[in-house]
Amino acid sequence: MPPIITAFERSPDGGRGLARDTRIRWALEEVAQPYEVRLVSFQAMQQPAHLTLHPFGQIPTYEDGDLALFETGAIILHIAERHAGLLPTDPNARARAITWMFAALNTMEPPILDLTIARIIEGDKPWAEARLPLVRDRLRNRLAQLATRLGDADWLDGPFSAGDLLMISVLLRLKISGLLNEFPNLAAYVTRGEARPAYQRAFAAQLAVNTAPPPPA
Ligand code: GTB
Repeated sequence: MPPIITAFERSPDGGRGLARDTRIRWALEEVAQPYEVRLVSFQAMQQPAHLTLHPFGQIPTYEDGDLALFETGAIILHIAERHAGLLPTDPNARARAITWMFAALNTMEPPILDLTIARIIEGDKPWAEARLPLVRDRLRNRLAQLATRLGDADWLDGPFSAGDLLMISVLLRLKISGLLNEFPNLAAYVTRGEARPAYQRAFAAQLAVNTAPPPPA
């Protein structure tokens, strides 16, 4: 039995690939592992059956036999540790790649999510206009640091790794903001990630779900 992941029955992004199941699909495609997808509605995500899998009522989850995982970082680390292709074998290089996984999720993703919150979720609040430039500048500083480290390398530390997969997944959310284009090497890095056949397959699979006609009532 292949592992089963969960994804939105209909992603709010309409299939732009920003929901986090795309990261898991991408990782599984990189290591050439088949998988199945169970689609869940927002209502089902709050029901006991799903909450047993994911205590916060979110997607994605990952089930393989009697193992059930949540949190994209943990799921991708699990996949990368069990299948060749996403982590180097040299112990130090492997530890550095894992460090980039954490950097993507703990250092880069929070200010990126702050921007989404400031622009969309709190966009109509009286303080939103004053706060937005601060949020943008904090994020700009982080992007500048990342751009400096990447320099003209293709990937963050040697060959493509799970660290790049997560970093690119996190940066993809910035595409519509225009901020990424202020850092041409980061924009090119994201484009390189999107061009990978494994990413293309993952993207197409989630798009197919989100553009399929709704099932008959
Ligand atoms: N830390 C967890 C992880 O990394 O797995 C975060 C999981 C998470 O935020 N899941 C989101 C979710 O289930 C979906 S991906 N949200 C529903 C809820 O909390 O009730 C986040 C997401 C959702 C939608 C878009 N979009 O439409 O653009 C982008 C990203």
